[in-house]
Amino acid sequence: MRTRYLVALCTLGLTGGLSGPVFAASDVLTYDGNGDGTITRAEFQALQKDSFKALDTDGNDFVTVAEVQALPASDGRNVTGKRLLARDGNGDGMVSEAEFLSQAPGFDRADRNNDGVLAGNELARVNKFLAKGSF
Ligand SMILES: [Ca+2]
Ligand SMILES: [Ca+2]
Ligand SMILES: [Ca+2]
Repeated sequence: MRTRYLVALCTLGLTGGLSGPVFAASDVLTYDGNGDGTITRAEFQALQKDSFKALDTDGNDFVTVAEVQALPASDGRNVTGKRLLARDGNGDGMVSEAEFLSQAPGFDRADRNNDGVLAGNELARVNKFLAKGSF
């Protein structure tokens, strides 16, 4: 049944991407909790959690393709949710917060020099990514 739902989405040709900002903030330093000008993994996760909440419009702790498609940012766009479903670890057609956080393009990728914090150019790169959105 859920599989059929996914197949239906594909059949409908929902192959576009959502490029509007869907993150909770466009400046990652909004989440610099201790104000030291750098972003730790924990601070980064706070941004991801808020982004998840922003996507979960009905507040049931799962994000669905329908929710992503209903976002103001997806207005007039052909939104596939493909990237969202790539995060659907157990294939039930919904993305839980745990799935979202574990699959989120992450901190490790942003932390280019692997020093455990995001700073300088790393922050600029993250902000560029946030401005683009990712669904
Ligand atoms: Ca910090
Ligand atoms: Ca939801
Ligand atoms: Ca799931």
